[in-house]
Amino acid sequence: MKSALVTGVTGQDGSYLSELLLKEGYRVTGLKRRTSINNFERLTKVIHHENFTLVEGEVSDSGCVYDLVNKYQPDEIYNLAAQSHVGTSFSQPDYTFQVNTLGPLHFLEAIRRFSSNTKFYQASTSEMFGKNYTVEGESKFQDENTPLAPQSPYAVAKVAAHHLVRIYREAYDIFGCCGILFNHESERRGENFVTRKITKWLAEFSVWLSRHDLSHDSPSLVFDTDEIYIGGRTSTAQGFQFPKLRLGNLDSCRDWGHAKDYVRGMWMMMQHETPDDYVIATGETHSIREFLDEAFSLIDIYSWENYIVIDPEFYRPAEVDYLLGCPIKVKKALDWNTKIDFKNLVSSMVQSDIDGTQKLE
Ligand code: NDP
Ligand code: GDR
Repeated sequence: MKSALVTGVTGQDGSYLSELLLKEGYRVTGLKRRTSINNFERLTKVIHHENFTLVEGEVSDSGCVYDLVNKYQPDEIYNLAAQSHVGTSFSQPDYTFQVNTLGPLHFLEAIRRFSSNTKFYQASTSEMFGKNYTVEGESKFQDENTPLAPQSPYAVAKVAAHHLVRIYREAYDIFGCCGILFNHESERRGENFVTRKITKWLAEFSVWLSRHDLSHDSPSLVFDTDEIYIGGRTSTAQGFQFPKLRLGNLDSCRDWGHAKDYVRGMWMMMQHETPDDYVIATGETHSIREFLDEAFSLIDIYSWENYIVIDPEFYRPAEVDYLLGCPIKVKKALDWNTKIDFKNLVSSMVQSDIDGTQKLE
């Protein structure tokens, strides 16, 4: 039986990857950091599985990582743990580096010292490209050859880790792969990423409307929380008004796929004969505005502008404007493909949030 250690197991990707590995017959050890209260919401499908074990650990603590790798000597390590919010990395750059750069370095060193046959997967990111893209004829895209030009502390920390994996691969012959994954979302996406923030708001608004038996397309039903606050009211839904959705920059474009498809890509990379780095993306890009068009249309609202407030708080000091990944290498080498397209991604997220909100009512 193959064994795998998955860091960041309580996160979106960690939970889907654990399900996949258990299905593939692995014994899975999931690493979670200490929290004052358990956060196993995403692990309901695996937590009671006989081949799944949770261990507590902190990736920025070298001694902790060395002990874990030495003790378990897993066949494969998937390092998904990270401070994964780009916006937060501007206010917590030091912490972001400790987790996102020192974390992977500790695993590489541990493998070199104690477990040289362990394969290593590092969660690299399209954020590493920053404002850069490759131009070919009419098309603008990023692939494995596009130069990296990170635009945030998060991205710089990930670039450092990306190069460390390459260096350990070349210098010490460690089987290390980096998946350069473009944005991937799901019903389990963290609630402060833009897609889930939108679908969660939509679900709560939609359920609130049906509870009050109100029509769906009436902008007078929503209020700007700031104005109401000045008026002495709270920012929660009350009476016959609901707080508007507050967002930042709507013009950036992202290549959004479904996390289930992307964790399959991670695993496929690790089964290949030789370690390598691959872009994982859909090859399609959409602006935040297009995501709003698609999501709001699912609850029969076609002029979403009336329901949102542009709030400078959600703008970033530096932005990545355009991401469109070219996944040709991974398609050719690993026969990887997506199964869930943009429309299905948005509708499954909206539906799942509506179901979740109704259960809470
Ligand atoms: P999440 O934010 O959902 O999950 C991150 C996980 O890391 C959580 O389990 C979190 O624990 C854990 N973690 C954070 N800090 C530490 C720490 N110091 N020690 C141990 N564990 C820690 O991210 P995703 O699942 O979306 O992403 C997985 C990885 O892929 C990340 O590295 C991310 O940067 C990268 N990535 C993600 C993309 C995406 O679009 N989703 C695209 C490209 C790369 P807790 O639950 O306690 O917070
Ligand atoms: P991103 O995802 O930064 O691409 O990083 P996020 O969903 O946070 O932002 C996408 C774009 O939406 C704009 N935006 C907002 N973003 C957030 N979070 N909240 C808002 O209110 C809002 N309004 C507009 C952002 O400015 C940005 O342009 C994700 C993470 O999963 C990373 O870990 C991963 O590496 C990359 O995707 C690929």
